[in-house]
Amino acid sequence: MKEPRYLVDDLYMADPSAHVFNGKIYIYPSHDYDSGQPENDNGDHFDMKDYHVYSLDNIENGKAVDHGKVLEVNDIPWGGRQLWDSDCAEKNGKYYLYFSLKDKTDIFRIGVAVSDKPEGPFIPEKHPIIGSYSIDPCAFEDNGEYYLYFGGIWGGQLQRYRNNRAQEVGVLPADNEPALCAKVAKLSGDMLEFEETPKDVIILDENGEPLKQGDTERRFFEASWIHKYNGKYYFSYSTGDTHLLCYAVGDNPYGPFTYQGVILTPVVGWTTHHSIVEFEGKWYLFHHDCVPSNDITWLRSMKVVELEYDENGKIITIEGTAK
Ligand code: FUB
Repeated sequence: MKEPRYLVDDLYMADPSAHVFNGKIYIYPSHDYDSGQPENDNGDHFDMKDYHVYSLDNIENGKAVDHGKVLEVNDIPWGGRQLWDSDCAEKNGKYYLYFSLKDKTDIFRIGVAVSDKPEGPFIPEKHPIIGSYSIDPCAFEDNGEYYLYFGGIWGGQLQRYRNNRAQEVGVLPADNEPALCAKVAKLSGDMLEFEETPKDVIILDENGEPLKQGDTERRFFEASWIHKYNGKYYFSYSTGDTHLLCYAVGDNPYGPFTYQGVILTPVVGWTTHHSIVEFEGKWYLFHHDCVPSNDITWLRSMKVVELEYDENGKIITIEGTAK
């Protein structure tokens, strides 16, 4: 499948996190709708209040099957507003949905909700993951251990933290200082807490130096994802205000990762966000854009396209829909 295709046409769905469970693709997206909140740099216009789960038997054609509403903000005991990006992991026949949500004090935390089935419904835990902050969880299993990646600047509030502690005021590093990093922490055996203090996901440039905050076409902004290809760990992410999906490669889940290039050039819409999954011997990039809503930034539609590597394991750049 060389041409991207949209997966749903009756609802707006963004930030698609795709996994293969029981031989099928399951997709965990954010559910966009028009809440009437004004658009600002804080992302208040992304005021989502529930999640749906989708599945696909056949990735090449046909629409994704909607399994309906699986979790609502009103059912989350600690919840305030804005259900942003989520992801799901399976362990011992249980499914753990990790999600971004502001608490009642308007601070983003990462929550967990549990189900016996990949399609939910999911029952939320009574409190967010202790020590969690910011947005965009990505769950990754490697050799029987589970890791959670997370973080996002601007509306995602990562600039409020240094060394995992909240600061009085959220400030980004200066342009010539090392960029703020995504975070990664191993999950506890029960999948409900961090087993360790979150660590920086460091991205190095071609000289082995950490990317700088002013390197806006390469530095991390939000939307962590990780996958393994030919024994290497590919950490991918969005550069946010420069609208690129990029990737960096490392030798283990913690990194450091060395910057490699662009996966997807800008799409119609401000945000870009993705997941990468192998299914029946091919690799796919799930992502979103705002073409169907005529460029309304908070009404995004999820799509899929085949992703290819060259003989050196470099991802071949895909052209986004922005002109
Ligand atoms: O969907 C809300 C936010 O927009 C996500 O959490 C970010 O990654 C961006 O896609």
